[in-house]
Parts: sequence; C-alpha cells; structure tokens
Amino acid sequence: MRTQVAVIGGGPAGLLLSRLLMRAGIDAVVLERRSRDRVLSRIRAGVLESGTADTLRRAGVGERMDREGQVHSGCYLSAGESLIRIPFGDLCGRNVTVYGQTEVTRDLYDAQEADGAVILHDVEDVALHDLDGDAPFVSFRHEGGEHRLACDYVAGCDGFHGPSRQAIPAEIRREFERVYPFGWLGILSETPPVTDELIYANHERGFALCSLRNPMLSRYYVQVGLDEKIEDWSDDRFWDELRARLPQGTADALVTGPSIEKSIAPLRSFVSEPMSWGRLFLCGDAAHIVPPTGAKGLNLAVGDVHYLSEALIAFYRDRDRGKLAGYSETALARVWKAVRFSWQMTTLLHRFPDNTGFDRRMQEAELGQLEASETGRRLVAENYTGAPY
Ligand code: FAS
Ligand code: PHB
Repeated sequence: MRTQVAVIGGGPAGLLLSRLLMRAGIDAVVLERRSRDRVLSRIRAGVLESGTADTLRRAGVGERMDREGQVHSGCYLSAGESLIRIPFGDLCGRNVTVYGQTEVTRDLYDAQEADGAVILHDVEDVALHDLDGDAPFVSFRHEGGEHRLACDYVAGCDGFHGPSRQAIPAEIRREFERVYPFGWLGILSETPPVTDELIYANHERGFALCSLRNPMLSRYYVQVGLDEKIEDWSDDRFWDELRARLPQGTADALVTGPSIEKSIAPLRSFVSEPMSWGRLFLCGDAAHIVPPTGAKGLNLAVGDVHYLSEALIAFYRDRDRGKLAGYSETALARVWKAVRFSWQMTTLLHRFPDNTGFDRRMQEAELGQLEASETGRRLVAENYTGAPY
C-alpha cells in the first residue's frame, strides 16, 4: 500500500486532518485501533472555540454543529454563594459553541465515509519506520494480514497512549508533566440543564462543573480523589455532592435523573517537545494533555491540525517545506499558552489535598480580583475562547 500521508488514529485530530488533506487533493490513509462504534462511544469534550468551529465549517462538517450546537457568549465562575459572569462576547468579541466531541467525531466519520476516505478500523500492532529517512512507512496488522503502508509523511494523531510520540528517540524528546492529585467524576443525564451557561464552581468540598449538550441532555462533573471508585458513586450520591458545591439558588433549581453515562477521568498537564521529528508530525493528545478545566483538549488538537494541514498543503502545492519545518515551534507556542491557562483554572478552582489556609485565601483573593476587575475577566475570556491561529 502507498499514500502521501499516513494518519495514525481516527479520533477528532486524525479524522479532521485526513479530511482537510483530502479536500486539498492530498491522499491520506487513517489507521484506527478501535471500531467506529467504540470511538463514538467516548464522552469527552463539550466546548468548541470559535477557531475550532470555523475549521469544522471549512472542512465541510459544520452544518449540524450550526443547527444543533449552542453559541455561548459567557460562562460563570462560582465561589460559595457568589456567581461571577465572564461575558466573552462583550469582553473580547468571541464566543464558544457547546457541541459534544462525540458529535464532532460522528460528523467527521459520516462526511469522510460519504466521500470515500480510506479509514481502516480494528488495526493492530501499528509501528512507524524510517521516519528520519526519505521513505518512511507504517507496518500494521489488519483483518488477519500483515501490511506495510509506504508514505511521504506520518501524522501521529493516536492520543496519549499511542505509539507515535514514542517513535521519537528518547534522547530527542523533552517531556513536561504535572499530575493532579484528583480526578473528575462526570455524569451525563437526560435532564434539562440547570443553567443556560456553564458554571465552574470553586467550593471547599471541591470543584464542580455544570455543562450541557442540548436542552434535554446535561453534563455535570465533581472533583473526586484519585482513590475513588465509580461503583461507590450512586446517582443519588452524585446529585447530593453536586448540589452541596453549587450556590443555593442553582442547587435548588437542579433537575436530577438517572445517569446514562458515568466515568472518572484523571487530570494531568503534559507536553512532549518537539512535535515533529523527521517525517513524523504529532497532533493533539499524542503530543499534549491538559486538565479539562479550561476546555482546551479538543481545541488544541484542532489547532495542531490547522497548522499541520496548512504545512502539508504548502508542500504538496508549492513544494514549500518551510511550514513543515516550522510546525513544531508554531504549534507549541499555542499549546503552552493553553497549558498555562488550563493549569491556572485548575489551580484556582480545585481543592488540593495539601492546600493550606494560605492557599485557600489566595484562591478567594484571585476570585475576588476577577469579580472586581474587568481586565481580569477579559484575560479569562480571551484564553477561554481561544487565541486566533
Ligand atoms: P484521541 O485520544 O481522541 O484519539 C486518538 C485515537 O487514536 C483514538 O481513537 C485511539 O483509539 C487511536 N489510537 C490509539 N493508539 C492507537 C494505535 N496504536 N493504533 C491506531 N490507533 C490508535 N477535552 C476537553 O476539551 N474537554 C473535556 O471535557 C475533555 N474530557 C476528556 C475526558 C477523557 C476521559 C479524556 C481521555 C479526554 C478528555 N478531553 C477533554 C480531551 C479530549 O477531548 C482530547 O483532547 C481529544 O480527544 C484529542 O483528540 P485526539 O488528539 O484525536 O486524541
Ligand atoms: C463538557 O461539557 O464536557 C465540558 C465543558 C467544559 C469543560 C470541560 C468539560 O471545561
């Protein structure tokens, strides 16, 4: 087999990259470890930056998002009984679209399959070869046979646990990590959302988040310890804990119901530099992970895909290798800004086990500063809605 760009991973990064390349006349083959249904069973991100929404429209997969997604021009930070609104639109002229990552991925799959894209599912033993030469290739097993996919370039879109990042020699890689001493217990329920805009709650019992997917599908999270087990969290226990962390008026308005999905996700900040080596280019979670407090994970993946697709198109159209050579530096500049914001929001809103009284006062002072300062709220608005590419 041969293609121009071998894409490892059929999550949002891999699917979006293969679509942007195909629409520019560039051949790509997507190698995905899981089935289509398994990929679409994941409940992940919910908030799309305006740059992400524009990129999806440019890829020809924005129609359902524009029809079913909800444009939000603000969100709330709560501390005890106070609610601080961050009016994105007023402060920085940008909004976000609330539309689940699952639906983004579904739209990408539907469009790619309709247009005859080559996406191989249930692929095993993917290995990357000769990345530092002129003839890289990917070997893999599929439908009982061994295969070799020759290509010009490899896009590592295989998430945190995929093989691509590890294909960069350890002596070349510089990894930066912070693992947080807690996780998020998330619940999806077919109930009307308690709020029309997201609420990020700081409370002495721990962080909570009120989010949504549509007028009859709500997404909620509470911070839990790393030792917590999902089987110890009945729906009633979750609802009681969520109420306890919200302002009274919000807690009183909460409509509860049976969970249709419940899971615990660990939180970490992680960046691996460089994001390219030889003919390999990393996108999304393959290169970086952020705590979801800043709603950045999926949006960073789209930003990487924007830069890499532009670079590959410049190469195949004009034989210009300049953007490919600059990809890692360009992508990392944007990644580190988002990593900082996600770390800042996580530090501001969560209860750390080793927090002292001083730490608690620092959180209260920073939230008080946001309540009093339009400049402070503007900084949050600019970061949350996403820096332009
Ligand atoms: P993905 O991990 O989505 O996709 C990688 C793909 O590669 C997967 O389909 C995988 O099966 C495939 N793959 C892996 N190894 C392979 C191999 N050896 N061969 C072939 N294929 C292979 N972000 C937010 O903004 N907000 C959130 O609330 C949020 N919640 C999250 C909750 C969880 C539990 C997780 C894990 C992440 C969450 N994220 C959130 C971040 C998430 O949305 C990612 O940023 C997003 O999925 C990144 O997309 P990809 O880079 O495509 O990686
Ligand atoms: C979600 O709706 O899943 C969501 C929204 C915003 C976040 C994290 C998760 O920051």
